[in-house]
Amino acid sequence: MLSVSSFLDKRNLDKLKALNNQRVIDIVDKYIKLCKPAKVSVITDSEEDISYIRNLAIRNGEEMELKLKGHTVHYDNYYDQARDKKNTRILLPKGKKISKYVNTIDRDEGLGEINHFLDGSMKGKEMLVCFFCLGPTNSKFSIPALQITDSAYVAHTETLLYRPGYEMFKRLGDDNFFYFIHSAGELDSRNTSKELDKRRIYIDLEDERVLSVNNQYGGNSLGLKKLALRLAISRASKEDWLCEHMFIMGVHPPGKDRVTYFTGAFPSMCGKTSTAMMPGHTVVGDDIAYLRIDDEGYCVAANVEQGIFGVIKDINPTDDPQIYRALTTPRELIFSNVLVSDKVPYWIGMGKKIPDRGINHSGEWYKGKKDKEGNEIPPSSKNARFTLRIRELENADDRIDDPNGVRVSGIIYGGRDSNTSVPVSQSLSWAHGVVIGAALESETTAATLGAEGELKHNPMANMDFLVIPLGVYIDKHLRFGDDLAYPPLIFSTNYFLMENGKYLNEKTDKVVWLLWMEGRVYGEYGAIETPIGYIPRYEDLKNLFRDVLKKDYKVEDYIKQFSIRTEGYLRKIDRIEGIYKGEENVPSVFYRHLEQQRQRLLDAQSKFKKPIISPFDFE
Ligand code: SPV
Ligand code: MN
Repeated sequence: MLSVSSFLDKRNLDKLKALNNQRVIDIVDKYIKLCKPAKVSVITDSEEDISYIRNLAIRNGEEMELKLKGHTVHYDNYYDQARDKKNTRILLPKGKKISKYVNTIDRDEGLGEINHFLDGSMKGKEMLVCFFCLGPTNSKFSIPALQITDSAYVAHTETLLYRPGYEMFKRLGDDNFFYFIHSAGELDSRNTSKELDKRRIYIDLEDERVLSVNNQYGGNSLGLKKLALRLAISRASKEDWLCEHMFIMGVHPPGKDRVTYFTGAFPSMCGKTSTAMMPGHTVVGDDIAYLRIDDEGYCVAANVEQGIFGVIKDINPTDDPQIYRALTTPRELIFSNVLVSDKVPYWIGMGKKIPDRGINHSGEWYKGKKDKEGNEIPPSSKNARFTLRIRELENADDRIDDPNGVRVSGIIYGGRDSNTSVPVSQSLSWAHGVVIGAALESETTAATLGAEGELKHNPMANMDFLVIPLGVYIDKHLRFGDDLAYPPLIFSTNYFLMENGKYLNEKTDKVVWLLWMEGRVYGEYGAIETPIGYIPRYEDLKNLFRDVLKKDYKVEDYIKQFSIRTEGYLRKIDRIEGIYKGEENVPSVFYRHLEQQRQRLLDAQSKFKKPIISPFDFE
């Protein structure tokens, strides 16, 4: 019988033994036997081992070198370009229930199925055994993570996105880690996963592990990203912290010598990256945050990652100057699913002429090429991405690796709706803010499949990753606030309000909303109390528009943007109530706040005798 000691050469075996962790050895042993790789390499934190992975990805054809030094491109199968929600499931032990919003499969059945697909999945390939840390190393946020994969691209990407963890594992010697088994499965001639009908991503909360097979796209394959997010939500719910799909940024108000940290949860296409990357401010993380309470009762947040796996579409020198510069200068950087011609990458919306031919996620590409379904293939995938370390960006915050995290003064929930929500508002309390986050919705756009203008409910932008009942999740947020001596202020934004088919705001206006929120933390701006929360006063915004954007902010614009459209808000309450009524154990505080908001809106309607109420009426 094959055992780790007979299979690994002495050098690799010594690396494993040095960890002094029997559970690691048992896991490696088990999956060698199941996946049957031709070779196994144990990767430590050394530069030698990390560059081994980088070179392997190029040697095995999962990445190709581009013109600029350090740049490579990787392709995922044309039909493996996004998270596979259908085949991502939580393994559910018998007799357990979660929520109708969570995709589950019986644990025994799921394990049987995925073990069958993993059996022999690494034949002829090299298994990489890698160690990382979720969160900054050696901090209360740290969660050690073991990643076993046969994809050098996956391993390489994780060396950019996560902190090295081998040395930390050595010191810990405990069993507290998450682990991830991934196999890209059989590959086609382009080195992309071939058997997509057998693609499965199964999450085992009991053993804090995820098994993933027959895929390469990051959202499906990278153990430490969205797969670990689910495990961490489960672990956090049993402890006293939160795991959120949030960016962390430092806001630097001009002329004021301070930095104020905000986190923000936005469903996709609601302005998350453009907020986190706003020029003049700094970024700690763009995707996932752990939130804890420090000894003095403040909320502290740490980025789970040290890199960015960002959407590249529409990154151009005007809208995203910092990222564009990083993407066009030499550094370690992986492009995925972009168009390449003469070793130069191109993508939709880059603000530059794109060649009519090249190689992209569909293989050899030419303008007008159609896929099997008859759809025209764009030059680059809509979900094409770039992967780099945050510290490569000029707007990287200098506390990205702070083991204590950063103190959070404000939390932003950013939705997208064209006809109701004001551009920015502040909740009346922590609990009211939680209700706003729990009621987060985004409107479908032309960029997503299905009808336009439909509202999709996405609590805290974390819906896709929930592994606990919605009611429990909301309750955790409410309790977290109760335990804070200094709860962050909670805001909501909507950058997409329209009138007669035209946006009521310019893209650049969001810096004003951000600075208003930041100033509110210090009580520097007043606010008007309305049924939906506090909104800015005209004078404060006028001054901010003048000072920051050199713009004359007209009172008519303020009235249009900040009028309270009571009917739309009332309909939203009905929709949200409908959703939560179908869930169990939703805290009564949640319904009380919704009901109070409804009553405030109805009272305002009868007081002012109109459905749309000017902000000046509330002053
Ligand atoms: C998201 O979809 O929220 C992402 C990309 O950040 S993925 O890694 O696919 O989840
Ligand atoms: Mn994300």
